[in-house]
Amino acid sequence: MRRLLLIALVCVSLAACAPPENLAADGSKIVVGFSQVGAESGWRTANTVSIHDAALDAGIKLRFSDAQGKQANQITAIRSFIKQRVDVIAFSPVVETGWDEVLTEARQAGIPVILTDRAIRTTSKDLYTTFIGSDFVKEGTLVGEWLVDYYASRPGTVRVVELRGTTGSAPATDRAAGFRAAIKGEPRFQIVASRTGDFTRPKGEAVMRAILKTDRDIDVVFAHNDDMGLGAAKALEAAGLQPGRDVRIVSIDAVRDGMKALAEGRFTFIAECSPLLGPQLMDLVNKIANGQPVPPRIVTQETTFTQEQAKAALPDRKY
Ligand code: GZL
Repeated sequence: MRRLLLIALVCVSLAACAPPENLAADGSKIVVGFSQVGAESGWRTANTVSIHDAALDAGIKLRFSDAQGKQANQITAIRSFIKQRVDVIAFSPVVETGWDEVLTEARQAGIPVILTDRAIRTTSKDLYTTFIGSDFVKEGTLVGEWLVDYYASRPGTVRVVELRGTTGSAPATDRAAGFRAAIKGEPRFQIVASRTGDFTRPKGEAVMRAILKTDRDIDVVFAHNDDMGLGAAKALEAAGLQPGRDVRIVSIDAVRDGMKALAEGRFTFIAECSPLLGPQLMDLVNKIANGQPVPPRIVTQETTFTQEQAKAALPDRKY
């Protein structure tokens, strides 16, 4: 009898340790198919970890695909999720256009779609249930506004090099637009070069090295993400220019390496773009799988950092 009681107690305690089961309406385990852009940056890596951890915590089965930066691979993955009859499809679209056909197939299969991180451009209605991600225009505007304020007491022309993200992606398009809106009324600000570094550190460095070959009269590097900013810092240092003293680097993301560069003074300002979308995404997956209503747009809450703020925030950063 004592043995049976002990076994029963162990079973109960094990059940108590299992993650809370988010089950579909028919009582089955929820299955979500997720197509990720790739692993191009520190932001993307942190985003992937957040999604995996949140699925585990929520007891939701995650089928995960890394597209290695190729839209064709994302389309293939979405078609595979449709074939597998997953409960929900979620993905971060590497670029804004070219999704109508495959998302129409998902709709016709009755599988709801969540956009995470990045948006799409489409004239079709009802291709996705909701979009959770940052306001990229605002991020670009915050960087531009900070620079205008920073140079208000510093006379002369401000020559800006812009390192853009992946061509055709929502963050690259919108951050560029937001930045230009912020400096529009400031003729002192001149964007002397604007080239894509595809959100990666090596390409950010290569593009900056090429620019420095013909133009060293640069005041600011506006990098659409920390990784390209870090690549640019390396190129500047190789050219004998000191980031933070000779050239100011301003960026977006606030991943750990970017925040360290800011705390050290190699960066001058960062607008945050949180990759920690996992928990909110799994909550949306659970609600949608159970036929509950969700808002059509969820904007992630973010802030900005100066050097002093980065020093204070670094110890507690999750990514
Ligand atoms: C933004 C995200 C961008 C990051 C980059 O939400 O899509 O892609 O800013 C990442 O670091 O590569």
